[in-house]
Amino acid sequence: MALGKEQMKTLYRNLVRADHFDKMMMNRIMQGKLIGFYHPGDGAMAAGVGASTFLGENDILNPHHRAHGMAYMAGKGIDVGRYLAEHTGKADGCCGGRSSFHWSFPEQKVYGASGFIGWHFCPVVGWGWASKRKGNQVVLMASGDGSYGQGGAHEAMLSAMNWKLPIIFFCENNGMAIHSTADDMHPMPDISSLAQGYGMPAVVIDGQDVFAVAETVIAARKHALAGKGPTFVEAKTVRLREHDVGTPDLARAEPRDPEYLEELKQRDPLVLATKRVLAEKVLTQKQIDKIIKEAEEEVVVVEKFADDSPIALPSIEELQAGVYA
Ligand SMILES: Cc1ncc(C[n+]2csc(CCOP(=O)(O)OP(=O)(O)O)c2C)c(N)n1
Ligand SMILES: [Mg+2]
Repeated sequence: MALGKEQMKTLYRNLVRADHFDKMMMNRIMQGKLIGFYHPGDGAMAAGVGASTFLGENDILNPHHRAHGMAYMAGKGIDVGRYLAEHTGKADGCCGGRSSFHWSFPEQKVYGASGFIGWHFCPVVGWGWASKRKGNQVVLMASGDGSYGQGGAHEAMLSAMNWKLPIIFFCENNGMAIHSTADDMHPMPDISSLAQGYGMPAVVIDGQDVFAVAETVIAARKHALAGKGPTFVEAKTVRLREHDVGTPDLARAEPRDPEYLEELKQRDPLVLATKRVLAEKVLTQKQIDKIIKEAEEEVVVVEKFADDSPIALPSIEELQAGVYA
């Protein structure tokens, strides 16, 4: 199903916003204004924006950790001020400023990240069951190529397929997991071939093309809502920088080839999307300039909100309220 012009405009705007948020996070970690780490997402924001922009209000979203889920936040309409306050250790953060990048927005059914890669493969089956029973929602569970070596991934795919659960397994395959390459960790070039082993519909798409990602996820969502079960969507994307700021950028213990990284930069999602919206007369250059200006202004507002918020100083009782075991 081809996207309408309004949908393309929304996607373009969200991609610009996500790109600005990622740059804001990079600046802030360099200025010592973030607690914890930052896993940069530049050149790789289209997958999350495309996957999340047309999710329904009831849908459950589990974003990928790259750019700390920023691409998905921009798409899902999350309060980025509260998100940044969380990363800044402030009381107005979405989890009271205690989590850094292991945050969540439970009210919006956005279940964020944990320190364990692949942690979501067991909960996703429960989220899938809950969604099936309610009948009006799906689950979008995003993760990277690096998580599909986990045993739980296979239990989740098998259960989801057997029970026809409304889950979209959305894999951002950037070919890397810290210093390990996907080639070394997976015998097949496409991670989605694992899902085919369970008879699950599996699609490989260009993760640099925000429009292609959105079209595919819209179709997978429709499939899930019709009771037809899960879909595996593999978005091929890139990692332009080190895994997280400060970690050496190595592949198999060798520095990554700068020429190869230059090559990857040629397919920047924003450049591709800009060409297309201009060529198809979805937006004029003047409208694009306005979108960029609004994104710049939004960053100023978001940063001010986080900076003005008081430092999180939870009491012992408040801290214990979040401990389950
Ligand atoms: C169970 C577990 N093993 C290892 C790690 C260390 N670790 C953190 S991120 C990461 C790589 C993740 O790669 P991928 O899922 O492909 O996402 P990407 O960072 O490439 O976007 C690893 C191995 C971890 N956090 N949890
Ligand atoms: Mg990866």
